[in-house]
Amino acid sequence: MTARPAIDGLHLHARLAALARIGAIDGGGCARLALTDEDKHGRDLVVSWMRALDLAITVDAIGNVFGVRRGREDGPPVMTGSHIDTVRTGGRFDGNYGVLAGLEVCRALDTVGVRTRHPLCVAFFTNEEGARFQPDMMGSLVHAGGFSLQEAYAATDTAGVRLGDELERIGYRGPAPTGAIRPRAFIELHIEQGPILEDAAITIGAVTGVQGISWYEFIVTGVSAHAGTTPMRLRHDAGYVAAAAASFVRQVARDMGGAQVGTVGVAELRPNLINVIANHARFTVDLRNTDEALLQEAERRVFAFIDDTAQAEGVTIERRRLARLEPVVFDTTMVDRVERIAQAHGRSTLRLPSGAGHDAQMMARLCPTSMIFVPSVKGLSHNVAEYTTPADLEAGAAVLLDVMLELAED
Ligand code: HGY
Ligand code: MN
Ligand code: MN
Repeated sequence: MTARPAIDGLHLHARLAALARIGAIDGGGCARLALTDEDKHGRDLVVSWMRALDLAITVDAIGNVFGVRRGREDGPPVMTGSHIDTVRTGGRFDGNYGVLAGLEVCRALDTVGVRTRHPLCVAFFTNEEGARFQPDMMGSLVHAGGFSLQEAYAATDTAGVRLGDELERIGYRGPAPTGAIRPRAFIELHIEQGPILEDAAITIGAVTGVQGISWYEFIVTGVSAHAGTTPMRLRHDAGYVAAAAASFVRQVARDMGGAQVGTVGVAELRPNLINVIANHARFTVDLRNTDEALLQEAERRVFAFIDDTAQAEGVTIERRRLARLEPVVFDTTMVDRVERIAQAHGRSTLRLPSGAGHDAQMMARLCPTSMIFVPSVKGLSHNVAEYTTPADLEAGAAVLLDVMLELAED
């Protein structure tokens, strides 16, 4: 009688800690921006762990990495995975947890000698965060056919460095064609990155979908002049337009309520001097909503306000789209499966949409997909203090194991 496979929690925590040491920053977080040396070192480490599990490794032309565990039969695998790139002030769990828990599933099966009917695949996708190169979820978007390799290679960071050159430089511009591995199902384990599960004292989130995302960059060009001698009526102040926009984005989110959120996360002024009116501003607007029509309404209001404010201030404005993804609804059979298995584990469950973008929202274009969430303490993420308790991390990984096992014997 084969023993039941089980996640080795201590090993999972040790792996999370080992990966977190790459790009470690004060406060216990990680900085492994996509395709930097830190990202390369993180990739190399995870690939070495895949090799140690005897997974067949594929690196595709956008640098997505797939580790496939043979099944009793050939054919499309049951896939899990996420990302190991981070934002500059990232935590140690965002993305990393889903990839390393996937490797723990393979390790648990090896330990008891279980060979599933269908192959399993653990993946990490390139540039999920979009913090250096936009759009976010880029590797999985290319994998799903939503973004061309040429567009991806041509993406540049704020220093003008091309993504394609960075991919080459770190040695992850792989030989495999993108989209080559089409899974039979995709399940992503992730921290919630928000407060909903913790506030409800729920352990497992059965994720119903991902909200829509709208990212735009605005470049404002005004006239720099003396902050003291220039009468207010003669100013063309780029800094004022950026500040007014940030305030208005907050007001739109407040007025619309519901799921609407809005953020101005980047705001750079030039010459950035206390006594000089700014003649240049670069800022970004991140709008999200679970409802596409409402997201478009938020965009319309924000764009109109910024255009009117720029005109009244006598400055010019350029708007550039960085990312635009409609809301995604996950396959209900997959959501049901997550909920049922979590409850069979005796876990409390809640169905919820994801506030953050994830690779799963791209994989949902290819196959039945859902996600498993575990609580984030204080709902904090994209922050070095990001934390999830060891017990919750293990609970999520145990659900992942059984969801994958069930799918792999379908
Ligand atoms: O921005 C996001 O939602 C994701 O963390 N890339
Ligand atoms: Mn993530
Ligand atoms: Mn993230």
